[in-house]
Amino acid sequence: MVIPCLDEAAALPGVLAAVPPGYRALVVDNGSRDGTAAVAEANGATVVHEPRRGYGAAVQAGVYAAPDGVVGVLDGDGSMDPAELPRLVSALGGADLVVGRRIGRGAGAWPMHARVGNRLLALRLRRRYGLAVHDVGAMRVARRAALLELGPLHPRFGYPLDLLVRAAGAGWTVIERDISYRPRSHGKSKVSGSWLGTARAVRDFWAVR
Ligand SMILES: Nc1nc2c(ncn2[C@@H]2O[C@H](COP(=O)(O)OP(=O)(O)OP(=O)(O)O)[C@@H](O)[C@H]2O)c(=O)[nH]1
Ligand SMILES: [Mg+2]
Repeated sequence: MVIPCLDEAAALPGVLAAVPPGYRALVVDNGSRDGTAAVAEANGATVVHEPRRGYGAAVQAGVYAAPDGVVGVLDGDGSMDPAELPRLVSALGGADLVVGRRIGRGAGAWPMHARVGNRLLALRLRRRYGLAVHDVGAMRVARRAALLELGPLHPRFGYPLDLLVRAAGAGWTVIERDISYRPRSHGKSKVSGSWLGTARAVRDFWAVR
């Protein structure tokens, strides 16, 4: 599984402890200043260094570095449970992409502005692209070869939307499964926790057609 991380040293031990048996964690770091890479290694992950900044660049470097087969992606901030990944993997079957539909657990798991923005984007994906999704998704499962075939996608926070738009264009079967979404366990938000982060995400999403 690919775990993009920027300054997640505090959250990572908990995340990596929940990696299910038979799965390997690839932590993709780009320039963390809090020792994320060392913490990842000390907790059993393989570290991939990506010089280009951004969530999308990190995810794509991780997919590239992953062994062939099915790849899962999830956040390294403790908001998602790696133990839920096998359920998404077994749902893949004949589909091409499984998107985790985040169900907020506990107050503050999902700030209102982020939730509303996400729902609007998902609505657009259903209406305009015919995808049966209710979440743009931050946890997902697909085959590595298929992801590589889509070519380079948005390097920053436009990646999740770009992936779905391209997947629709390529005629992929995209399905959705519920996953739990909690407040990040430690550390600072890069996106939805601040207005600046949200504005950046909107800018990135906007750049995707
Ligand atoms: N490698 C890498 N990872 C990143 C970058 N930006 C964000 N991430 C990771 O991507 C995941 C999602 O970012 P978050 O900051 O949690 O964004 P969010 O979930 O909207 O915000 P929270 O409400 O704080 O959880 C986390 O695991 C981050 O560490 C980046 O530039 N490079
Ligand atoms: Mg988060």
